[in-house]
Amino acid sequence: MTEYSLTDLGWSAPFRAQTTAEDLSNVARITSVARDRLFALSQTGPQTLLPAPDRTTAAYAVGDWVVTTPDGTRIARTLSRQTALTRRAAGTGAEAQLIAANVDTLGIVTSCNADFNEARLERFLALAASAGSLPLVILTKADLCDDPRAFARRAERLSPLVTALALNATDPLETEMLAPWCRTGQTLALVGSSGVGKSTLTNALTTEALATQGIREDDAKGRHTTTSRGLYQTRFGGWLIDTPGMRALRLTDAAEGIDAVFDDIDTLARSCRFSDCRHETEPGCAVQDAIASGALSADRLHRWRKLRREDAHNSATLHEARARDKAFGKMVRRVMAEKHNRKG
Ligand SMILES: Nc1nc2c(ncn2[C@@H]2O[C@H](COP(=O)(O)OP(=O)(O)OP(=O)(O)O)[C@@H](O)[C@H]2O)c(=O)[nH]1
Ligand SMILES: [Mg+2]
Repeated sequence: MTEYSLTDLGWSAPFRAQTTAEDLSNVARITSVARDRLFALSQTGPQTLLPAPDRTTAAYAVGDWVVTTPDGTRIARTLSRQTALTRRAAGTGAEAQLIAANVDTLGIVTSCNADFNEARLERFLALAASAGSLPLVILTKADLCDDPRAFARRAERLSPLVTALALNATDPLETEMLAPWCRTGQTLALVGSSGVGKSTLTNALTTEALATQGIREDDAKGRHTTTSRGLYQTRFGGWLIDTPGMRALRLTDAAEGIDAVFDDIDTLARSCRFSDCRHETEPGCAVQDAIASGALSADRLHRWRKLRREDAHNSATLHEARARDKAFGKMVRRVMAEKHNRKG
């Protein structure tokens, strides 16, 4: 059985500060989340864990640090996360869904083909910024494209925070370009559409042999080969999270992240004549002036507006749902207390 030290697993000072000396022998890191149980790695090797009694497995994310019960069967508590990637769950529910936790770098994977899309990249960049992870844009299929650098330049133009790398994910030597983000103590999560090469990269950077599958010829779309998230150790000592393809990313509670990605518009807006300028037809609008001079594209302004609107709507729905849950919980407790009092 492989043994890991906590350092091997990516342990750091902020987690140490949340644990006692006794806790240390019961610390584990979540490697995957199933419907009714969790898989983790501890200093003694792999573990299968049950959620804490008052929780479901949905409360945990790949990458989480937990303290288990001394018998190593159940989670006692989750250490507070350094970063948390969340999105609005698919379907009609308002709840935020955890994608991964304690991710240092969000590897936003897209290909040098029809998958490349500025609006989608901006969403992922906002996700990284609101989670507290650094974004790294990984452009795969550089070997199938005449000018991969042009794609990298387009990605880097989206935000000063962006580093973009173009590579051939099927060439293990080229994937070593990612080593700086995969060293001991680092956790890199890969997100992006199906078929862009996330599992191909994972296989190249780790000793895993995950399934990968060709994309459809006509529109470069993948087939959703990966179906669950997993944390794997890289050849460089750090950890890598592979995720299932995610085409539509619905942001929630990401206003700060969006502002960070669209910092150029935010900065311009501060020079508008009116502090409540909507950047439409107002006189003295620095944003419209920038569009007129070609410094800002009208498309980018449009994408910023769309993201802000969507985030505001999703966040309001989320907060409403939480308030409803809270009110319901209060009502249940009151009824239970009344019942109890009647009995007593
Ligand atoms: N030529 C070339 N093919 C690539 C590259 N990256 C990935 N592929 C191929 O693209 C296909 C899809 O790759 P996967 O790694 O399965 O994609 P994925 O992102 O994990 O897809 P999902 O699991 O469905 O989300 C496979 O056939 C890979 O061999 C690349 O850089 N160059
Ligand atoms: Mg995959």
